[in-house]
Amino acid sequence: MWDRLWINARLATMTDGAPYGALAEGALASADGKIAWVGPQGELPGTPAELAREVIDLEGRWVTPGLIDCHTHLVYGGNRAREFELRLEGASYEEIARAGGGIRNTVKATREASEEELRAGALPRLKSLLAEGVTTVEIKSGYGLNLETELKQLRVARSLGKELPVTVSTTFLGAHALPPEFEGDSDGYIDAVCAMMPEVASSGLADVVDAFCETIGFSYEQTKRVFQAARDNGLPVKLHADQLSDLEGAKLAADFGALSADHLEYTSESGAQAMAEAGTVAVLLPGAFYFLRETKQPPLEAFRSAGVPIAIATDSNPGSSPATSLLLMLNMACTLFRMTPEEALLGVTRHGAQALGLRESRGTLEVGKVADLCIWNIESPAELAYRIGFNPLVTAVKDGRDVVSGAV
Ligand code: DI6
Ligand code: FE
Repeated sequence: MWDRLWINARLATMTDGAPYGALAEGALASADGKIAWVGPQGELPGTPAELAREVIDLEGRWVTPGLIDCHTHLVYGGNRAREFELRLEGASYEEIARAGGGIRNTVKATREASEEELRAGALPRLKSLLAEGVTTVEIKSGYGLNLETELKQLRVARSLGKELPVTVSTTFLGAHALPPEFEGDSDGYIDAVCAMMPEVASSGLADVVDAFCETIGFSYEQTKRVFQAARDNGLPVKLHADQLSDLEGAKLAADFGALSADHLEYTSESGAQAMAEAGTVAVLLPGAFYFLRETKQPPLEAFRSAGVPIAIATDSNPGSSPATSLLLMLNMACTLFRMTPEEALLGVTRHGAQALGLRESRGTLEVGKVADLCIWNIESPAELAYRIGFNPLVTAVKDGRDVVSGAV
C-alpha cells in the first residue's frame, strides 16, 4: 500500500513530450518519501481507497516538482543597502568593488558574525523561498575568504537544511574576491584557496566548488588552478562565468566538465557550444541582471540551438541580487531574457536539479524520484511566470509530507 495518493490532479511532470510534460487527469502516489506511481488517473491499478492509506482530492489543481533554487549566497552578515544608495547616486557595481566595498563589505560583516547570527540572518530569507515552494536550495560560501569563516558559512548552510524542510546543496566559493590581507597578491590568495581544498573536502561541508572568473574576480588561469585543486580532491565544479566581461569562463567550465556555468551575459557562441558538448547547464540569473541594470543579454538563442539546458535561480546575495522570490525570477527570465514560461519552469525544476548534480533524484515527477511537490492554485503552468508578486502555492510537499501551506 502507498502512503499517500493525490487524485484529480493536473500534473506538470516536466518530462519530455507534451508541453510541461502535462497530464490533464493525473494521479500521483508516494511511498517512503519517494514517488511510487504517476500517470493518468484512469490507469490506477485499483480504487484510491484500496491503494493508499491517505487519499487527497486536488479538485483539478496543478502539481509541479518542488522548486529548486540552484544558485544562492543566502548566508552572510550585514547588508548593502548603503551601496544601493551609492549606485543610485551614480557609482557602478565595479567602481564600488574596486574602491574596497562590495563583496569585501560583506566579508567584514560575515567574519564578525557568530554562527548563530548568520543563521538568524539567513533564516527569514530561506523561509521566504520555502513559502513559494522551494524544496531544494544551493547555498554558497564566499564571504569568509579564510578557511575558518568559509567553513563557518558552510556549517550554517548545512544546519539550515536540518532545521527547515529543504534539501541544501553547499558550494565552496573561496575564490569569490580578494580578501584585504592579500591586497596586491591575488596569486598568493589562489595558493591559499587551493591549500584550503583538502580540508574543505574532508570536512564534508561542501558538495561543489565554485569561483568568480571576472576582471574584478579571478583570471582564467587562476580559476583553472582552483578547479584543478577541486578535481584533485574529488569535488565537482561550477563557475560564475562571463557576468561582466567575456573571459572565456564558459569554455573553462566546460573543459572541467562543470555542472553549471552561471550568469553568462557575455558568453560567446563557441562558449555555448563547449557547454553543450560537456553537458554543462547554463544558469541564468535575471535578478542580478535587473538589479545591476545590465543591458547585455545572455546568448539565449545560442544556448537553445546548441541544446544547452537552461536553469534559473535567484542568486540571492546582498550585493547584486537581494532577491528571495524564485517566482519573481520566472517572470524576469521571461520579460528580461525572453524565455518562455515553460523554459523558465524547466529552469527551476529539471534543469535546476541538473545544475546541482541531482538529476537522478529530483526535478521531475517520475517514479523513483523524491516526492517533493508543489500544489498550485492556477489554471495553467504559465501563470507561475506570468504573475508578479503573487504566490499561488497551496501546499508544498517534501519527502511525501506536507510542509508548507500557502495563503491561497
Ligand atoms: N557574482 C554575483 O552576482 C555575486 N557574486 C558574484 O560573483 C555578487 C556577490 C556580492 O556582490 O556580494
Ligand atoms: Fe552568484
